[in-house]
This record gives sequence, structure tokens and C-alpha cells, in this order.
Amino acid sequence: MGGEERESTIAGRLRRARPVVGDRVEIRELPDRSVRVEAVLPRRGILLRGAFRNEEKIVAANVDVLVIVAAVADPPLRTGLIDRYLVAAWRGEIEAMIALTKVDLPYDEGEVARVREIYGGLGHRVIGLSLRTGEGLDELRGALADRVTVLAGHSGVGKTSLTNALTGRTDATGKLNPVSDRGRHTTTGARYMDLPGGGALIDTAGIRSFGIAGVAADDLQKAFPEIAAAAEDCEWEGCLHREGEDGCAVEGAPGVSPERLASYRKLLSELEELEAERGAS
Ligand SMILES: Nc1nc2c(ncn2[C@@H]2O[C@H](COP(=O)(O)OP(=O)(O)OP(=O)(O)O)[C@@H](O)[C@H]2O)c(=O)[nH]1
Ligand SMILES: [Mg+2]
Ligand SMILES: [Zn+2]
Repeated sequence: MGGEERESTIAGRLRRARPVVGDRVEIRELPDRSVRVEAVLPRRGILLRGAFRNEEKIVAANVDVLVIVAAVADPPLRTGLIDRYLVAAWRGEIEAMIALTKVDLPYDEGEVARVREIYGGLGHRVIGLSLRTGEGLDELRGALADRVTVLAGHSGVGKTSLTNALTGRTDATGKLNPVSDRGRHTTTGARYMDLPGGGALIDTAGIRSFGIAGVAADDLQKAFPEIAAAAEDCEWEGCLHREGEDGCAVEGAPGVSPERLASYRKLLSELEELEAERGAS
């Protein structure tokens, strides 16, 4: 195919697209033997982050699985971030699993059982893990074999420890910061690492907080399937299930947990604030 003809193809027009971690690209070797990225191939399974001024930024592409990492203790288990990551997974059409780390530490068993019930009930695989005892590691390895995975979670939950265990690397892990009782972010930069059993792992440094900017407020419930299902009984078609909304069937509906509804409402008001800012500027 001639050079000029090449320019008119979609790939030709994409040639200046900037690759992100996980991208498949078409390359060309130049006469000086250096290699140039000619095109970024179509992406699936993308992770977006709301960036400055509401703009979306792709942080990883061609991701098969998002493993949402949360510790059962130290730092304390909080489900708000799990729900936020699940919105990101829904948006990028990525399967989401939940890894509950540090099960070797003392923790609130009732709380963890509840998390398993809620997210397991929504169809997400939930795996309890310990890097100290090795519990759950084989199960996780099996679940991730031959797939491209991103680990995401709060600082200090054990993402780098898990990455080291899965890949055989020895990257530095963090110590908890005794002052704030939250981990410092020890890891920077994004990397694509092959897994010994096939597949790959992308470490999350750039993916600390997925913004949900860009999701339309009335689309948000699509990321909360149990809320969307209960919404069929709301009196108004455009019901957004705000607190105290007239004719809303979602609150107290079977299958809708108060925790998830609270997360949904929190994210909804965040989106509405962003929309208002966008409208005002
Ligand atoms: N008890 C226990 N501690 C763990 C476990 N996994 C990790 N840790 C410890 O938790 C701390 C934080 O682990 P990291 O792997 O650095 O956490 P991270 O998620 O990569 O943190 P950032 O890079 O800051 O986002 C380290 O001191 C680890 O040794 C575990 O299964 N059990
Ligand atoms: Mg880390
Ligand atoms: Zn409603």
C-alpha cells in the first residue's frame, strides 16, 4: 500500500493518537532503525479518569479485568471507593472483581460478610487474600490467567505487594504512615507486566482516583444494576432516586442495600455539581 493511500485510512488518521498503557499499536521501522508508532489500534476495555476541568483521560486500554483491591483492615474497609471503581468498570465495559486483602489481620467479620453478600450478589467475584499466609493467591492467579488486569484501590491496601506476588517482581512496598493512618502513595508511574501464567498486569499508580466526570447523571444508575431494576417501579420515568423523592420505589426495595444507595446518591450529587460547573463555564 502506498504512503499516500495509507494516510486516508482510519489507522493513518489515528497515527498521532498518543498510546496509553495496554494499547496495541502498529509500528514502522524507520531507515535509521528506530521505530515509530504509526497507529493506535481500536481500544476496548478502557479506564478513564476525570481530569482537570472535567476532561476525560484514558489511563489504560484493552483491560479485561479490574481488580478492586480493598483491605479488610489497615486501612479500614470502605465500600464507597469500590462503588466508584465499579462505575469506572461499567463505563469501560470491563469485568470487575473484588480482592479483600490482609485477611491475616484481625477484622470485623460481619462487615466483610456483608461486603461479600452485596458484591457477590451483584455477580462480582470476591476473593479474600493474604500476602502473609498466601491465602487466596492461587484462586486469584487462576482468575487472572491469560487476561489483562488492572489493580485499583486506596493507598496501602497491598496493590504492590500483590503485584510482586503475582509477577515475581520485588518492587518497594509502603509502610503505613503512622500520623494519618493512611498509606503514603509509594508507587508512581504505570507499567505493563507479563504474568508467568499468561496475561499481564498493569500497576495502578496513575489510576489512584478514577473520576467519574463525563458520566451523565441519568446514566449513573446503569452502573448500579440493582437500582436500575428497582427503578422500573418508580412513578416518574426520569426519577433519579434522590432522598425523599416522591413516588420513588428504590429506597427499601429488595436487593437495594442502603450502602449502595448511599454511594449512588453521593456519586449522583458529585456528577450534578460537575454538570453545573460545566454549564456555568
Ligand atoms: N498483614 C498484611 N500486610 C500486608 C498484606 N499485603 C500488604 N501488606 C502490607 O501493607 C503495606 C502496604 O502495601 P503496598 O503493597 O505497598 O500497598 P499499595 O496498595 O501498593 O500502596 P500504594 O503504592 O501507596 O498505593 C505494606 O507494609 C505491606 O507489607 C497482607 O496480606 N497482610
Ligand atoms: Mg503501591
Ligand atoms: Zn426512583
